[in-house]
Amino acid sequence: LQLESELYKALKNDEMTLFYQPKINANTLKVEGFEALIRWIHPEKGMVSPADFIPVAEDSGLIIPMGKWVIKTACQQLQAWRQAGAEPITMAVNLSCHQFSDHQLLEAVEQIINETGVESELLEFEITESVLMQDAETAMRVLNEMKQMGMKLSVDDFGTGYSSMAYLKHFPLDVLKIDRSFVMDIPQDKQDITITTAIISLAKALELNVVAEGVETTEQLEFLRSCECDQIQGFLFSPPVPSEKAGPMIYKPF
Ligand code: G
Ligand code: G
Ligand code: NA
Ligand code: MN
Repeated sequence: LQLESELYKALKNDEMTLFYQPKINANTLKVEGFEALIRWIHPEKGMVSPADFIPVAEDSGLIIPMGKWVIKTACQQLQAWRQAGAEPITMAVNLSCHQFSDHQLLEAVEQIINETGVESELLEFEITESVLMQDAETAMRVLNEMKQMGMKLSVDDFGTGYSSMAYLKHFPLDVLKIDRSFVMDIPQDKQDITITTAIISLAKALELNVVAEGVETTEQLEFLRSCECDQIQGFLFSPPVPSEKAGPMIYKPF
């Protein structure tokens, strides 16, 4: 309960910030987009991990206003980069189950797009398999509307959730993100090699883009390139960083 009221104050007092992690084209090594990740800079405790406060925000419902702040801030940042002359790059925002089932989500997103002037085609939402599985009818309706508004949809942590292959066929998705648990032990682990190769072929066959998360070594990069993975995200290139460090990455390939 204490964390909950501190969180509420934090949001009001501007203690939240966004970090940005680049998504890099596996071949050209150019930045093609960023994922926005929330950070809480606590006045005494310093940086608090979202892994510690997102669950509290979820339980208290604070995830709704916090989530809107994330979408808005990410769109403002993307628009600032675009207006400074950056070529089209995508901006991805994570959406939790609770946010996804909020009836006002689409309205809020529409308002943010209008206010910031961001190109909706450059805005991407990352959802986990559990979001898709919670209520298929609602998921289908919301995803279709997002699609109509022009946004891109990614399945985050692909392969780790409670899921069905059927949803890949039915839902209007754009991207699969291979969970970093499958990438971590490449190239030593033969099973992870098999799973990662299979996810990439599946994505290609379904005409989805495929991103590998958690890439930390050049061996992993080389392997992913050899299986024609589209984009790479991970500490090999950059951890999530503040906007001042992220912006310059747009202009110089790794
Ligand atoms: O950035 P980091 O690895 O510390 O993130 C930990 C977890 O918090 C990840 O699962 C990430 O998806 C989640 N997370 C980070 N930022 C956001 C956000 O803005 N909204 C939601 N819903 N989850 C986030
Ligand atoms: O759940 P989600 O995929 O949104 O989590 C993203 C988080 O994963 C990021 O916030 C970041 O802190 C973490 N992450 C990103 N790249 C790497 C990586 O290469 N290695 C590890 N260990 N964590 C990473
Ligand atoms: Na994510
Ligand atoms: Mn992920």
